[in-house]
Amino acid sequence: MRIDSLRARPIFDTRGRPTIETMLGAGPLSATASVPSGKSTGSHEAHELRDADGGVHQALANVNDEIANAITQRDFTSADDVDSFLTELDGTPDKSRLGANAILSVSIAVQRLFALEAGVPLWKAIATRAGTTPAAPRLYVNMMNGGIHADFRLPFQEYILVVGEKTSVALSIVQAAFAKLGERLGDVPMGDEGGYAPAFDVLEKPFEILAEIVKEFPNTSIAIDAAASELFTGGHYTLLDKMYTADELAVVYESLVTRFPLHSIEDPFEQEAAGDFARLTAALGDTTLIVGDDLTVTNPLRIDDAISRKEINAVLIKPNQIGTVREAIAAVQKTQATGWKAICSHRSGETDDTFIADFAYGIGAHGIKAGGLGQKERLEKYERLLAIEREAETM
Ligand code: 2PG
Ligand code: MG
Repeated sequence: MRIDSLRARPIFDTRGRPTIETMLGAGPLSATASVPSGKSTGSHEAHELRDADGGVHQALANVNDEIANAITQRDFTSADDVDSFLTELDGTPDKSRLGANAILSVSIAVQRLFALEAGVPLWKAIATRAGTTPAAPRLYVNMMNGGIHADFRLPFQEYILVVGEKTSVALSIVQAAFAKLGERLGDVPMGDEGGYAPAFDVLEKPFEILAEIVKEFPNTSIAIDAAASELFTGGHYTLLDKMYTADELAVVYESLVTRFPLHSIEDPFEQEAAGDFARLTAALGDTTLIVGDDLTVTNPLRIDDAISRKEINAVLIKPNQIGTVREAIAAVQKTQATGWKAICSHRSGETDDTFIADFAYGIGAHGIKAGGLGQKERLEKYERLLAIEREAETM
């Protein structure tokens, strides 16, 4: 394939911060992609290039000048070929020269171009590329926001309803459950990811409320993203003004798992506490998913480490943590090959790009975390999954 045009422009994410949208052309084909941005970012993520004032001028210039010049000079045989070329062109281990945001915007648009060239839906092209079996992921829907996504009105960052049904059925359950929760909570603000942001001073309260909802709907359970790196300062964790050591926090999780239908716990400890992850996985891993996000940052090398030390049993997959689709697929392959679950995820600052819906379906992810129903950018991922369900039925 010869990519003959490439143009990036600034757009805004859900927080009103600038991010990148890139349009590519190859003969009669064209494709667009935009990239999201996190807030509770892991310190080992690939580097999102921002100007001193938070803008993306340099990242845009890198796409429009250096990447455009280099890429339009040659033919590529596959999307992997382009991604390897981009990684080499950048030349740093964390994509800090050109920017992981700049590179990923091109990488996703390239994946779309190759799907168009093959005449197959995006999820199918991803499945072929990854060697995976496509399947509908469980929906991990954000019901309540806390942590850094909601001014710490609740200690944990995300309180999630997990629905294990086909997408069309799951979405009607989610819609009813979300409305019910809204009635129950009354007039509360919304958090960054389109879920409610109530404030409670009892740690168990959000779990009690979600457990009531779970009782009413089939095939539902609860998940949390503790995002514990954000709770960790001065050598201890602070939740609702109370300090916990890692061992004390593990006791909290063990009691929550005993009392509530808690299906998965993401980032239960801060990102350097691999030993604490491993101990919790040994204690709870038979019944509960212990998910690495800041711990593993979609990085195949960090996932190798986690595998060798049995730190977790599930991995959150966010393409923008690593910067190319090729490496995100490698992260999935390592995760699945070891028998662990892959859960695909949006970022807290999202755009209307629905790539992760196709990605989650294409790799047959265990779940997809795409936010609450209170923001259009989140709903678009679920709507894309619905469209995929219809598409797959006719194939
Ligand atoms: C997370 C994400 C997405 P952020 O921690 O899993 O929910 O948040 O994008 O702010 O890192
Ligand atoms: Mg997380």
